Amino acid sequence: MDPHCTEECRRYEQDGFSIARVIAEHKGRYSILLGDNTITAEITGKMMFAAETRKDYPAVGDWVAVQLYDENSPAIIQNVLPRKTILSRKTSGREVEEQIIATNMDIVFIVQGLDKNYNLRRLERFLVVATQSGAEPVILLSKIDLLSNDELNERLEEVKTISKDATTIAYSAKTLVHLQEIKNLITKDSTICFIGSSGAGKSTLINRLIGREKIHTQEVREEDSRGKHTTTHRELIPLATGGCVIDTPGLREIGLWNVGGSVDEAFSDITELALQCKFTDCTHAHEPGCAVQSAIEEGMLEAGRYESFLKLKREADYIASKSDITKQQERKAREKKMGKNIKVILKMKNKK
Ligand SMILES: Nc1nc2c(ncn2[C@@H]2O[C@H](COP(=O)(O)OP(=O)(O)OP(=O)(O)O)[C@@H](O)[C@H]2O)c(=O)[nH]1
Ligand SMILES: [Mg+2]
Ligand SMILES: [Zn+2]
Repeated sequence: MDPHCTEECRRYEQDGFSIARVIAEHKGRYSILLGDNTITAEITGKMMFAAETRKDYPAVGDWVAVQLYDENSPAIIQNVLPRKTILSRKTSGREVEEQIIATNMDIVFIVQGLDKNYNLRRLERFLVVATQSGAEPVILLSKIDLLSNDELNERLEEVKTISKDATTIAYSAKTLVHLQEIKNLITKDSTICFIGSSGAGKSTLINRLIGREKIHTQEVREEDSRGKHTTTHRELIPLATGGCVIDTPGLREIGLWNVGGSVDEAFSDITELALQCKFTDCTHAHEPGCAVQSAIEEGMLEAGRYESFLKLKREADYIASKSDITKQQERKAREKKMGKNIKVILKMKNKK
């Protein structure tokens, strides 16, 4: 049981509910884990009616209070318990909407292949998203068996320039080198979510942790190391050694969702430099005495990293402004709906 929710859990249990964990979702139906049993569950009509956004629905990793019925009926999810951490992204496509990837994880493993999948700029982006979740980000570089020692050291040096405080482990799921270090991070009660692009090796690593080929994996395309989007749904899997892992489908690019200060946090090298600029409102574009520009000129800061920082900042600002507008629109729609309901009630009263 997650210690985070004990008090609230106890209250629910006193009222006759059971506490379970959401391990998968299939078109509005949920698989939940209760002790060692996996059961099917649905949400109450009330919960569905009250839900305003996707965030109000149960997500993989959630602890939920459920009402159990007989064996042939689905359990009914009464409520989602408060989430300790939330890993979110903007849904792909035009609409500005949040999609929860997973909740209540302690660590986010960002998996990236050291084949042609390797991309420092994408790693920076994943790092921002993982930082925002509230869980600890860890960078896992897979497929070191494909590299020479020199190549590996070069990559590790590069990753060091962007990893900040995040632990980085380079490993091979083929030769099993450095796998133990990864296992050591998964403590008994912890939940770990795996993210990364398709073909990075997320499911392969989870199979190694489980000790058998439970999840289907597939070769990557040779010319660009792209995966074939083998994993198609999120799933929480408890490990026999304790702890849980959450496998997710590969994402080519992960859209930022209301990341607040996480861009600045993930790019603290740049925000710290900016403090030394001559002008406090320096845009780091053309001003004299700009510490950011001189760091780039002196080779202390990579221009690509600075561009990446600007791009992510712009994206974060855009999402923040758009989601404010969306919230306003939702509030208006809600007020309209409530207004209608009140009118109906008044009509009914007048008829009496
Ligand atoms: N050489 C080598 N191949 C690896 C390693 N890890 C994974 N692979 C291979 O990479 C390919 C893709 O691995 P998957 O585990 O399916 O990748 P995934 O990240 O789960 O991909 P999606 O499910 O599509 O998101 C498979 O052919 C694996 O055998 C590794 O450490 N070394
Ligand atoms: Mg997979
Ligand atoms: Zn400046």
